Amino acid sequence: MAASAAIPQFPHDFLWGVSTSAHQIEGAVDERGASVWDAFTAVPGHVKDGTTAAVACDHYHRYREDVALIRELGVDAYRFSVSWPRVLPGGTGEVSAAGLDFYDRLVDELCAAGVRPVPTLFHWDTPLALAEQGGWLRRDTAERFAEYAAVVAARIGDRAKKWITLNEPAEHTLLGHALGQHAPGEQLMFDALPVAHHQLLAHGLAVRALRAAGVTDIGIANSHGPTWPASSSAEDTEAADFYDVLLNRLFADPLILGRYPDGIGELMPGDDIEADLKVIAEPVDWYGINFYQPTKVGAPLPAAAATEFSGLTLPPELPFAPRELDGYPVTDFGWPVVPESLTELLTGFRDRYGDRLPPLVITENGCSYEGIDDQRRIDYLDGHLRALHRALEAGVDVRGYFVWSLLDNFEWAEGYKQRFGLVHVDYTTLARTPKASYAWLREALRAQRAHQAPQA
Ligand code: IFM
Repeated sequence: MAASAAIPQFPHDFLWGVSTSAHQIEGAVDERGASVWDAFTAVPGHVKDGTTAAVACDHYHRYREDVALIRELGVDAYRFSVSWPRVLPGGTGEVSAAGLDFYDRLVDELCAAGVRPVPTLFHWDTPLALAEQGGWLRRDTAERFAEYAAVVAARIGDRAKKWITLNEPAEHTLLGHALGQHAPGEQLMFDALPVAHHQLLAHGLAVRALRAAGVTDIGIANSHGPTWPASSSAEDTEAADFYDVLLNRLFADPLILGRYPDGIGELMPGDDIEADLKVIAEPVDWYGINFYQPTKVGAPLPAAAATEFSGLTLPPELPFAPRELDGYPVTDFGWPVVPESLTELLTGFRDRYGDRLPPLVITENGCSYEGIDDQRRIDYLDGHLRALHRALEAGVDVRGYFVWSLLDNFEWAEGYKQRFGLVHVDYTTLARTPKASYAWLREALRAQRAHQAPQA
C-alpha cells in the first residue's frame, strides 16, 4: 500500500534537511583546482559507465535554481560540502577568491530562502596536489585540513552555524585507500589504517580551528549499520565482529570514548597516540550517522575468488565476507531495504556509548531508484522515518534527519546510473524535475508544521 504523507509527529525543533556533496553535483571542474577524483575518473575502467563529474548537475552555475527547490521543499537545512580544491587549488597556500565567493553566494542565497546552511568540509575530494605528496597517508594533511577549515569558517562562519568536519572517513579509507575502488585508487589493504588515523586527527584539529573561529555547533558524518553474523558459528561471529569494528567502532570509539577498539591503537602511526586521541576526542556538539543498510557478514568463503557486494568487488584475503541478505526488497543498487535496522542501530549506539553519546543527527539516508514517479522512494523514506521515530520513542536523542539526496548526481564509481535524488536531473539538458517523493516529503513536512502551529 502506498505510504501516506502522515508520518509520526517529530519534536517541534527537529531539524529536517537534504544533503549533497560538492564533487557529486557542482561540475565546473575547470574553475577549481584538481582533486583526486578528477585524476581517478580520468582512468578508463574506474567508473562503471565511463563518466566523470566534469559537469555533473552543474550546480556551480545553477545553485539559485537548486536553492529555490530546497526552499519549496520546505526543509529547514541544506547540507552541502565545500570543495577543498575550489577554495585552495593547491590544498594549501593561495586561496582562490572565486572559489570562496561561490560558497559565500550559496550561503547568502540559502539564508535569503530561510534555509540553514550546513557545510561539510571534506566529502572525499582531496586536492590532487596534496595527494601527490602522500595525501592522507601523511600526518601533514591533517594540519593542512585544519588551516583550510579556518579559511572557510572565516568567510561563511558568520551565517553558517552548523558544521560537519568529515563525511564517511570509513568509506574513504576502505574504498579509496584499502580496496582502490574509489579515489585515490590505493590498494593498501590494512596498510591503509594511517589514513583513518590522519582523518580522525584532521577532524579534531578542524574542531579546534572552527571553535577558534567562533563556530559552536559542530559534528561529523560517519556511516554506520548493524552487522548481522551469517550464523552463530564461532567463525562467522568472529568475522562479523571484525567487520563491526571496522564499520561501527574504528571511528566512533576514538571520537566518543577517546580510545581505539582493542588491538587497533598499536597499528596506528605517530609517536604519541594518546596525545593524538585527546585531539581526536575534542568534544563535538552532535554525532552524525549516515544510514543505508544492515550487513550480514560471515567468515571468508573457502576458495572464493572475490565477493561482489553492494557494487564493490571484495578480495578473498579479507578476514570477512559479506553475504546476500535475502527476504528484503532491494534498491536499484541492490541494497536491502530494512527500515527496522535503523531503530536497531540507534538503540545499539545508545546502549554502547550511554552517557558519552552526543545527540545524534541522521546526516544521510536515502535510496537509488529510477523514475520520476518514485513510489518506492516514498515507501523507503516513510519506513525509515517511522523507524527513526521508534528510536526517539525508545529514548534515543536524535535531533535531525537529512535525506540523501536533493538531486540525482554523480554516484562515484557507479557514475550516473544510480539515482538518489528527490529531484530528477536530465544529464543532457540539466533540467531538474521534482519527483513524486519530493512532493510527498513537502506534504509530510507541511503536516508536521500544521500539527505544531498554535491553535487560533
Ligand atoms: O552518494 C553517497 C555519498 O557520497 C556518501 N554516502 C552514501 C551515498 C550513496 O552511496
